[in-house]
Amino acid sequence: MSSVSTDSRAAVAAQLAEARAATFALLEPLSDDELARQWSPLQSPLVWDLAHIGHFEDAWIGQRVGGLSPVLEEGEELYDAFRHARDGRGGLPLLDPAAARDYLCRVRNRSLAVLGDESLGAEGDPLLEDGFVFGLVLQHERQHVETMLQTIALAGLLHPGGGPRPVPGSGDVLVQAGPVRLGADDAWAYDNERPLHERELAAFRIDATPVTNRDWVSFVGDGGYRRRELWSDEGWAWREADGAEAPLGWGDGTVRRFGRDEPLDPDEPVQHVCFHEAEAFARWSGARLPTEEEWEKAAKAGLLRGIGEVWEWTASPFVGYPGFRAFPYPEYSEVFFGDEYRVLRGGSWATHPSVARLSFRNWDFPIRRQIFAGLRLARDADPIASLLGPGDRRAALEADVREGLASSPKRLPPKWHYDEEGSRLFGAITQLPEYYLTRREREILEAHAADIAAASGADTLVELGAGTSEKTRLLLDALRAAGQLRRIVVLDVDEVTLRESVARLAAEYPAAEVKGVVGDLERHLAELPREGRRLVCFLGSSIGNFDVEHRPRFLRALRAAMAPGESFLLGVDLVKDPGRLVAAYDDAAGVTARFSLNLLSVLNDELGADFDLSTFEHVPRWDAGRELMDIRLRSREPQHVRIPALDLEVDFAEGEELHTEISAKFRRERIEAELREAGFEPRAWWTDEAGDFGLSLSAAV
Ligand code: SAH
Ligand code: AVI
Repeated sequence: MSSVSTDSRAAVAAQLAEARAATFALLEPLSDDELARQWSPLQSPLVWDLAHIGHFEDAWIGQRVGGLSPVLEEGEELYDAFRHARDGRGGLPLLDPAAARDYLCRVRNRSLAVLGDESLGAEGDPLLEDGFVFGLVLQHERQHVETMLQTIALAGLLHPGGGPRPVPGSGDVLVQAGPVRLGADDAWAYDNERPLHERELAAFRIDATPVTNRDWVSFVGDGGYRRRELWSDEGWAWREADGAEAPLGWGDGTVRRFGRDEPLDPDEPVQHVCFHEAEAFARWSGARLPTEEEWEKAAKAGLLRGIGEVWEWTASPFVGYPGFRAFPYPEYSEVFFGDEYRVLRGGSWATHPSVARLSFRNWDFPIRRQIFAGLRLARDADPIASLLGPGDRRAALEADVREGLASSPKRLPPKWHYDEEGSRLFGAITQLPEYYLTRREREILEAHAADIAAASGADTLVELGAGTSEKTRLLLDALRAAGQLRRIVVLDVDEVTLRESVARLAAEYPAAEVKGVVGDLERHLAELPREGRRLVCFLGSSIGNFDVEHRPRFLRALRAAMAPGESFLLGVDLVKDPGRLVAAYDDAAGVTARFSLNLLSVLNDELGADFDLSTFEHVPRWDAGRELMDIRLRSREPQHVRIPALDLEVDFAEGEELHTEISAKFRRERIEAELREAGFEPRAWWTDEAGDFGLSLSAAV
């Protein structure tokens, strides 16, 4: 035969014999009754698995390759896995254990004769290429040994025991962004592992070791099985129906193993958890399950310890790789492709090494827990997505400064106030006695956060111009209390403040996925993450800082980035006594002046400009006609400023004003009209008791 050498024939025969010895040894201690019983609807009677091993071997080797008729006439009807579901197999007229063993021996004798046939493979059958069909039969038998072991464990039958070895935890590893070669082209790889292909993956972090019993004890102790917000809808439905409170087989500090209660070893990888439990645990840990691609990349790079102790659930549905071709028959993989199954990787302590290759893809229903499955955690490498990298920020700043200082009157966009120091100064402004805005908005949120959570039905809070998200916590707490909170997305131009804020939010809301986006509200709304049902918040009356003519464009862009039915919460400062307004922007302590002047510091720091801050003064005015605070920096003297990074020199006349910020004030009717104009439907309006500040909740329609 061309494709299986004489040497490899002997090796194949030896492997077949070894696999068979393992199959018989596994079942040897069990009585005929134990072998014939249907122990669980989830598992076939052991004697079915046994005869099925023979049937599969006969179908592929004796019949398909050897061209012989079946050893057992009724084999197809009884032992084809697609004829009867597992829970119905106990009622079939199955061979008794002795007859099944005899069947396997007769099949095996024929297989060996086929294997020894010198003319084999002459026609170039791909099934025989490198002895593929023998590899198929061998792996199939080894896989059924594990399936039978699941049955034996579930039934609590006599068995020497066994389980995962302890793998004490040891942190996570960073896997850099870049390509991975996925799958295999080994002779005996399954169709679902092919073709070997390359994929680009973003950077991610993955734990070096699987989740242990110790970790799981904390999860149970922290109410993990009772906290709705940790579970997906489907997962919670399973938990409610099943009543699960711990992994399958757990007692009080014990784990049931082959009919015996053994003390729980804290360092052992947890096993007998289903996908839903794994996913809830990951959420509780502020992490996620790895995708199978991530798992394979880390495993092939040698970064993972404890592979082969428990199957590891991944986030991936079982689907074909690009260019997949069913071989040798669609029933091995293809008929299972789709969303129903999740991929497991790595192999368990009960998996034979010939199966547990790094590209091997196991799959099962997300509710299955009788399998020897656990998990390993992964995380995004960086919860911050930057749409405004250092280069982009610099380019945008340069363009704005060039254009703004060439205009007449000179002006600069207010977003450049917010470097780290600018954000710090804004924080100080919110504490000033004159700056009522933050306190009033907080008052409204305290009274109505629960209403907002309920009315929005949101599971995702997106905050624009988030800063430190201080007041937003009231909304987050309300969403959490309602069991709704899944995801938090905060967007800001100031990366330093955003990073700190994301870290604090992740620690305070461990069950939520927290993402930060460094971006510009005037450019990046279309790129906001779209997952979940969102409540988009734009607080603090920051909308008042947009140029009046830019406001409709901003609202329309936001509406375009949202789905119908999603909610928009907008905070606006209301028109009031000009004395109070001016005071809010001209505080006695001079903090607002420092905030204004910080804009010039940003130009000095980032563009090497030589503004002398002491020669400019902060000038806030109430513009009654346009109903806005108009804030400028006035040059006290004639002067010449250099901006080397732009190769630019600018003159200021004495008294010349640089427009730095407007802060528009609102009336309910006007802002609601603007919202409608942009495609929102106002649904609720609240003010604080004094009527200083307004909060509008609208729906994208
Ligand atoms: N929402 C907070 C912070 C308001 S301060 C509150 O209500 O208290 C305004 C925030 O918006 C700052 O954090 C600033 O960095 C950010 N910001 C200003 N202009 C922006 C723009 N064009 N794009 C994104 N963020 C912006
Ligand atoms: C962020 N924004 C709403 C503030 C405001 O009130 O317009 C910025 C600010 N400027 C000076 N003081 C506060």
